[in-house]
Amino acid sequence: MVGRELDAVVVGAGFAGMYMLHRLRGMGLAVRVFEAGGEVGGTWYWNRYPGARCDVESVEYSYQFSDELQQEWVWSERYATQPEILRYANHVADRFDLRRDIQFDTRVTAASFDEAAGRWRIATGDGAEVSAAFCIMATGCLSSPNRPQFKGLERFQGATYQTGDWPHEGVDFTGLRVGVIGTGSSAIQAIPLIAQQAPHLFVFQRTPNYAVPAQNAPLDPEVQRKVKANYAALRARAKEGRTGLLYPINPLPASAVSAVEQEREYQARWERGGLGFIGSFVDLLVDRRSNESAAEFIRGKIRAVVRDPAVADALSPRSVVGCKRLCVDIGYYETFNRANVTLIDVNRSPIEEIVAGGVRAGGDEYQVDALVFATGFDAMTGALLRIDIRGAGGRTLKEKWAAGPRTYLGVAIAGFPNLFTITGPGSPSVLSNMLPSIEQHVEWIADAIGHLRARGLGRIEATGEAEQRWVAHVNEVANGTLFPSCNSWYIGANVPGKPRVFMPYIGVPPYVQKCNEVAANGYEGFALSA
Ligand code: N01
Repeated sequence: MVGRELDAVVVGAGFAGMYMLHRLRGMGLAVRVFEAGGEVGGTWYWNRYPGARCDVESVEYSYQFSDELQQEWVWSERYATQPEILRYANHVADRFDLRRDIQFDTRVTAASFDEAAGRWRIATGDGAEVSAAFCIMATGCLSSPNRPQFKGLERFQGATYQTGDWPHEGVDFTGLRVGVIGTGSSAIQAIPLIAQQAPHLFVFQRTPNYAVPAQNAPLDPEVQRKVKANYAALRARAKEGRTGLLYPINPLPASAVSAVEQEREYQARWERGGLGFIGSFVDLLVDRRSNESAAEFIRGKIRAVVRDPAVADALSPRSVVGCKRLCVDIGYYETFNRANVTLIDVNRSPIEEIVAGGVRAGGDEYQVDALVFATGFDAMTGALLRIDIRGAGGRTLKEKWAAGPRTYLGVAIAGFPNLFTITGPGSPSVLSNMLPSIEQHVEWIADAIGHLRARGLGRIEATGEAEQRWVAHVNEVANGTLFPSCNSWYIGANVPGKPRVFMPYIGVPPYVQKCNEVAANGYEGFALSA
């Protein structure tokens, strides 16, 4: 590639960046990928905390663009662990010879559109700059860790860890009193394992979350064989579902069936395990009373497991189930029966400060040797906004998104020609199975670039009107559901000062149909030029 002008720069070598590179290279483009980490894998490279695994079943959380790949790879468990997914990512990098066009340990710091040249200038942390016709952000939705500014943190004398940026050599908590701050998906996976190692674990919970059991198990080779024999049909069926996942959504509303039937359905889904619980009834995310029946079912499970009624009560959420992402657990609630685990409700007794030897909350001091921040991410926009992105006329993305992200289809931004965002805000992304959504975006972007090249065109830009209409539509769909009703990261509520805007688009099938129509109509809503 040396000496050759770049056609495209891709930022990030997670699953999105890897496939984008493969696809564009297959079209004969000169592509370079910049990756801040030392290897491929994106979120699975950084999130190495104990218990990290995917909450989407392994046979679904995988690429489908290559049938040989999906036939040859063997998953060992129903839900793959982080190390197994990282091995898979590395296997893909080897199999498609991706590494030769990926520059690792290189963070992109700025990208600006040079109007005169009609090209992007991309700057990296090592002071270098390259230029490319297209700039594609494959920066991930959950890749910019949220680090709350706790008073006194600098005085803490123990070790601190962030789940989303975990030491590669692992952490041995043997002999250490540990505090975990946060009780989202990451904490819910890590807490049961840390509790087995640490002599004492303090869990600082601000808001309880709903967790359903994973019912994880080794993947039966016969089940895997059947999946592989039927892969094309299964993948096609998954795309018909709201989230792009295979779990069935019961067409009946909970409001139309008796309490006994509700209970039977919830119990069956509970025993099956995983995210499919939210598909128990079709109206769970639109009807509060229906949702409350699911909520009460889970609270009943928590009361049945957790022996101390006060702890069970503190662990029981009152919010809408599924409004924050449902957590999938392995022994989470049981962990609170252990004598070495203490739950501190920091909603009732807020964290006042971190002191040299621990955490002060509600007037009490909790002595810890290590603190784990399981405080989530500046989701969907964080990774984009920490790059100084400047579009036509020098306008920054930060200015443009000051009141919240605005995109056309979550893949393009008016005023930022030839810039694409894979699974950006305004697309199903985090409310879908990420791998197929990544593939859909990559293929759509590759087709758009192919369309330009076939016509001797060099520039594509979303129009302001198309973007305006899309943003209004994304909001309208969200407002017809219960999603905007809680303080979730979908709405930016977890990061102080972040604008409250519901970011993902709800509904895979209508979204894909819209993208296909836009392309079929000659990239409707985009201005194309030489
Ligand atoms: O982050 P979160 P996460 N003081 O934002 C608390 C995906 N994921 O890393 O709810 C005290 O959910 C915060 O409290 P509150 C998945 O999509 C997937 O766990 O804001 N507490 C919350 O309890 C998931 O949804 C897998 O009141 C503070 C926690 O920190 C997403 O990543 C595994 C605080 C953060 O929870 C994010 O999950 C793991 C403060 N100042 C993650 N600030 C899979 O299985 C924040 N908190 C694929």
